[in-house]
Amino acid sequence: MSYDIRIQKELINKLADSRKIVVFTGSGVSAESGIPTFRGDDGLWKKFSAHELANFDSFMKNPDLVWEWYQYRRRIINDSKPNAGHRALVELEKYLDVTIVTQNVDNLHQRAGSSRVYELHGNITRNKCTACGKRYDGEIELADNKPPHCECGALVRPDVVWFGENLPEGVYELAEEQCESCDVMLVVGTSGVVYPAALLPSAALSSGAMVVDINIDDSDHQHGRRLFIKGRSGEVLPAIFDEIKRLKEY
Ligand code: BJW
Ligand code: ZN
Repeated sequence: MSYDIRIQKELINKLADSRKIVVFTGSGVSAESGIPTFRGDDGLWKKFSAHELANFDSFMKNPDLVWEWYQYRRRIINDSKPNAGHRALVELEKYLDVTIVTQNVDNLHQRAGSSRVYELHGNITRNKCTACGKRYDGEIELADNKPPHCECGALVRPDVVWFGENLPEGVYELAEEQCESCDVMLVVGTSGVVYPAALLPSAALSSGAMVVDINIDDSDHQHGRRLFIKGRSGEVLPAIFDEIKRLKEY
């Protein structure tokens, strides 16, 4: 394992002894599956406008455009597969009590086989009615590229959380409880700029957990019980899994 030896030892021993770990993920964990992140030079918000596409008022003004964008992203996600990072988190469940708290809407943790996943920002594979809330899961084929309507007559929308919207009822509170009761939290592939999700690492830290950021970009979060490993999640997470496996099976 080529990562910083101090972090490696401190983290691996702590993980191996932990009762409960939380893995908090962002779009970076799916980047190696070919799914674009949001921010940064190659991010979605460089090419597309968050203002036009990711809030309710814009959707109601131009549902055709927003549906077209979501159908485009769904095609990318449907054609992708969980990567080595997603798979390592599934394997880790053999040895540790793992809860995933994800900001991702791509369903890849579930497709990989993770058993406990809290979705903070919804799931792009589902849709719901803007008026009565009726769920429409699975793929929807658009007739003449026109946005679908519910049986109640209102527009159907992707079941994701846009800016200014509350998170799905109760899910943040459940995620926060998990973060406040874990021994180690891995914060993987997120810029940590979107609230309230961005508060979760501090909640874990204040409750005494060790918090470890894993990111390809440098971080200034490196003090006390907060550590940083620079690298791709598809490489760092399998490396962590290998070390835990070695220790547990020794
Ligand atoms: C790798 C890697 C590899 C790459 N390995 N690493 C001012 C202050 C505070 C808050 C606010 C504020 N003004 C407004 C707000 C609230 C707002 C907010 O936080 N805005 C900030 C942007 C300022 N939040 C909200 O509106 C939330 N709701 C809310 O607050 O409700 C209360 C309320 C109600 C009514 C009125 C007002 C408030 C809702 C937020 C919803 C976010 N939705 C999105 C879209 C989801 C649907 C969709 O997908 O279409 O969620 S936005 C987008 O950002 C998406 C993501 O989940 C989220 C986080 O992004 P993420 O995952 O971190 O991606 P990136 O691209 O930012 O980062 C990727 C990282 O990966 C980078 O660090 C890379 O380096 C790294 N990486 N490859 C490891 N291989
Ligand atoms: Zn309806």
